[in-house]
Parts: sequence; C-alpha cells; structure tokens
Amino acid sequence: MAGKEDLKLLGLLVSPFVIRVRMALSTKGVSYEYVEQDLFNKSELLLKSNPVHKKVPVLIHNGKPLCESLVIVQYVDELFAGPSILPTDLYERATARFWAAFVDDKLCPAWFGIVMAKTEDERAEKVTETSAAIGQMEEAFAQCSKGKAFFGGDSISVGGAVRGKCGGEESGAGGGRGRAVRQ
Ligand SMILES: N[C@@H](CCC(=O)N[C@@H](CS)C(=O)NCC(=O)O)C(=O)O
Repeated sequence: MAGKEDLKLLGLLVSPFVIRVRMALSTKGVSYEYVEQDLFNKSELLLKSNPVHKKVPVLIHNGKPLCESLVIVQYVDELFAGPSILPTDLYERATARFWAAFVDDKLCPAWFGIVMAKTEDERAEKVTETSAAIGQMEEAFAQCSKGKAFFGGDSISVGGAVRGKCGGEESGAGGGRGRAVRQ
C-alpha cells in the first residue's frame, strides 16, 4: 500500500493478542504508534474505539478503529505489501484460519484456566487440557510446516503469529524492518 498511513495500536505489553498484532505489523515492516493501556482504568480512547468488547488490541488506522486480534492481523496482511502472513493457497489459508480459531477457542482458555484456577484439582484439569491442546498443535505444526521452520513452511504465517511465536523462537513484537514504534 502506498502513502503514509496513520497507525496507532492500543495494547498491553504482556497480552498474547496484542503480541500477535505487533508481530504482524513487524512482519510487514510498518511504523506505528504504540499506546500502552491500563486495563484497570480504561482510557476514553479504548472505550470509544472498542465499545463492544472494551479490550485490547485495537488498531486505529487513519482514525478508524479495528478490533479483535485475528481480524486485525488479516487486515494488516491484506493492507500492506511484504511477506504474506496468510498462505496464498486457499486450502492452506483455510487451514491456518482453523488453527488460529483453535488457539483462541481451545488453547488460550485452557492456558488462562491454569492461572485462574481456584483449586488444585481445577488447575490440574486445566494443565491436562492445555497439554492436550499443545499436543494437537504440535501435530498440526509437523504437518503444516512440512519439516520447515514455520507453521506456514518457509515464512511466518497466521498459525505462528497467533501463538505469539516465530518458528521455534519466542518473539516479542520487535524487530520489523523499518519499524519505528513510538511508545
Ligand atoms: N478475542 C480478543 C481477546 C482480547 C483480550 O482478551 N484482551 C484482553 C487483554 S489479554 C483485554 O483487553 N482484557 C480486558 C477486559 O477483559 O476487560 C482478541 O483476539 O483480540
């Protein structure tokens, strides 16, 4: 996409949902302004930009807010040139979306459940659920990566980005070409 884009990301440094958006922006090498949010005292900007869920991440593009991390990742992928985040092959693209939904619907709730558990039994149950979900993702990774470093084969894909990881390396949001994050 040509021209100078005004991009502001409302986020929380430790949020895996925010990290996946930062990875997408970093992959595309675009500059953006990062604005850390206090979720115990939500800003007017966050409440106005995401009145439905009142959650981060929110990407504000030329004054227009986008919510939900997967929606944002796909928007960033479609908007900017550079390495593709979603596979171009339609079957592989659908498969990547399937695993992205799996992370949100199965893995994340089980994983957060470990932290939120009120009893040891509940915690043990969530640990088992999390391990099972990770096991399923590892199998999917073996198939989808075709022996290469990333979920999408040769390059990062939405399957990798949603887990907040680049290949085998845990990644923060940093490192994109031409990235100039103002914090
Ligand atoms: N489905 C959302 C989940 C986002 C989410 O849960 N964000 C958390 C931070 S990790 C949040 O903003 N929580 C504030 C709240 O629940 O009030 C997405 O993918 O963007």
